[in-house]
Amino acid sequence: MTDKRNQGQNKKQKQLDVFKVNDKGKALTTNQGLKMSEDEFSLKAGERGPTLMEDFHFREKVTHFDHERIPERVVHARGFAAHGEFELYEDMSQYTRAKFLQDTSTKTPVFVRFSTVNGARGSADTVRDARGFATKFYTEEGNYDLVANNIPVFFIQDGIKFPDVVHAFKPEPDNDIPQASTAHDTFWDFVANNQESAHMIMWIMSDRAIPRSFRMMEGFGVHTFRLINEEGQAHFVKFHWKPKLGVHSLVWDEAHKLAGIDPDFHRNDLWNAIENGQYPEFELGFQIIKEEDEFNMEFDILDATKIWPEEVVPVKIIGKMTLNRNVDNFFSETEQVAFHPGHVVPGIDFTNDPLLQGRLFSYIDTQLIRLGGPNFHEIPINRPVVPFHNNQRDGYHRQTINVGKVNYHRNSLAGNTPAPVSPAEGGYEHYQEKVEGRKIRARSESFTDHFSQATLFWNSMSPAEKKHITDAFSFELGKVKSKSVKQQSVDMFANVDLDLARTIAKRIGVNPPKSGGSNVTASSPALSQQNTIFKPDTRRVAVILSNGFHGPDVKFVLEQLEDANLFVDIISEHQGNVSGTNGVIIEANQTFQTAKSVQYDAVYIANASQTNREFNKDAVYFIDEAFRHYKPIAATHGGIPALTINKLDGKQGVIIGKDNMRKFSDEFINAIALHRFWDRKIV
Ligand code: HDD
Repeated sequence: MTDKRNQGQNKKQKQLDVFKVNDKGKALTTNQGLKMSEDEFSLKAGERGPTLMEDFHFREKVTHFDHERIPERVVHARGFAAHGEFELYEDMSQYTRAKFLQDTSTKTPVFVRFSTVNGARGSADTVRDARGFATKFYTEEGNYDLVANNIPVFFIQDGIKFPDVVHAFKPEPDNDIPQASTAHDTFWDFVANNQESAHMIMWIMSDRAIPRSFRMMEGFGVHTFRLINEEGQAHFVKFHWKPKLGVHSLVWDEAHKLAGIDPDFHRNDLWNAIENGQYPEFELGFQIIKEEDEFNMEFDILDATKIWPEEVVPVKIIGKMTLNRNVDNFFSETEQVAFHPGHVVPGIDFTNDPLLQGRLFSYIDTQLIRLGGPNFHEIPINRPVVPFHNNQRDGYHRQTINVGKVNYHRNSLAGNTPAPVSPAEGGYEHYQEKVEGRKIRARSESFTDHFSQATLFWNSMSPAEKKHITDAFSFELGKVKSKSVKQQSVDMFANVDLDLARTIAKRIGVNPPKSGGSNVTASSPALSQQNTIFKPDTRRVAVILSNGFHGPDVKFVLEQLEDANLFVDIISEHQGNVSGTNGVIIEANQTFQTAKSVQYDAVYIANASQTNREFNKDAVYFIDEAFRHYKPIAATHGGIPALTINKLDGKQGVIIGKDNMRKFSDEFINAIALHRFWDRKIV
């Protein structure tokens, strides 16, 4: 696998290859290249004496170690990344002069970092939170960064409030509790007193905030950007990533348990999918609004708390990104990558969205402290695949050796180069938007409707999704200590839906709001995960197996699961070989000590008989938990009694196979494609 990753497969990979070092089989040296004869013992005055000052090897080794850590990102500290490629389906020159969006034969190398927003670098993957979805396109015109989230709106409307919202959702400052969670007083105090957050909160309380996988999330550029074509004509655009596997989520109880059982759940999921050749794919979509229609929408298109409903402005799919290579080194690549919404190429421009305007300042600024100076663009993962030439010089860790005397513009000694070039020669020209106004610190009147789209989102949810949102509010506000904050929050969400607010109020012990409600009756089916793509591919199946299983039948079923692109783990009393009838041997790679039901999407009990009592009890618990998480459960032969003990036979999404294994496998795979059985009665 490592060899495959090391092969330079595109321009970016070839560039990175130059910096790769393989230490295997080499003599140990200092950083000066000096071979050392000893690495375990410091240089001492006598075998039991003090370490000597002259021990340069000790000092170099320990000093380097002492300085290994850099500040974590102030937000999005925990992330995981992969390399890939973007290919275009259709020439977009009608809208943009960006070259990588014009030539369908170009494959643009990309690097994508997914992240949680709130938690520290070592926090769990499955917490309730928005997810970052940042893509660096290494184009022939320089780097283009689409720094997106998996939620299409944001907490605030103006960048100046970013420090406030982040302070409020991070752990509270007196005791640094709770980690990676918004279920605390300061966050909800912020929400209730900054009601522009209403729409975002509906998404955060929804299943979108507990994704099943990074591979199963949408990505949204959030802001309205501009596309500019060769004629200088502009269109407003919103960017979308659509996962080919559909948008899927965990259930809250599962997410909670996974945070302890497998805090790296999303990392493992992405890494393993890529290592197994199941490359995640996301299609890029544009929503386009003509410049002349800027004021024809029911909302202000510069307001980052608003979506453009897909039924009103359809998403045009224009290309596909495939993530096909894991990183070689987490720190060098994933940790040091530096994104910035201001990294654009000709043909892509900004709007006056005040949140975007704030971002355009913050990202470079944060890299200066995080990566220790102004030369972070020289770090291999951040380098464009085209050369850069300007008169910037020096600074910490400068690697480029600029030759010659000239480091200023205008000059005659170098023929006035490096020189700006015209747009026709590829020079970036800002869109000449006409602006006029008085200097003023204010919010536009057109930004003041905070609830209509929050209600639109609520109206669009399926009954199961509505239940999850109600439960999430009840959990989060149930953890808030201040009764006043609880009451303010419930009163606020009465503006979204009165019944929702009353249910929460009852559960958290505050007064049910007497008035409120919304007159918005519209819904947007595209917002519900019920209407997404459902496939069995890459779901994880736990197969419970003990000695004496029906050899031919189980072998047949496992082959069908593999053919359906499912990832299978075999759980038995011990790891290693398990014997079935007809001399069939299957190797178990898990036991109930190593595998828990929350790590799987479906369970197949192939045999749980003739085992010890503990195994049986564990199997029953495993199945029961999977049942409670609405997952497909199947059994054949000696596995069937485990279902009967749990009284699961005949329940929705529970499949029993007695003779026809083909029919059984098809039914089971179809059930896996449906993922969850929400109408199941859990008693
Ligand atoms: Fe941000 C990181 C996405 C608003 C300031 N942001 C960061 C990352 C993502 C986003 C995905 C992680 C990049 C990576 O993986 O390295 N941010 C968003 C989205 C926003 C948004 C979709 C709203 C639409 N951000 C936002 C605002 C500000 C920032 C309003 C400040 C005014 N964001 C930052 C930052 C970070 C960052 C402090 C922290 C680490 C970094 O930039 O590199 O500059």
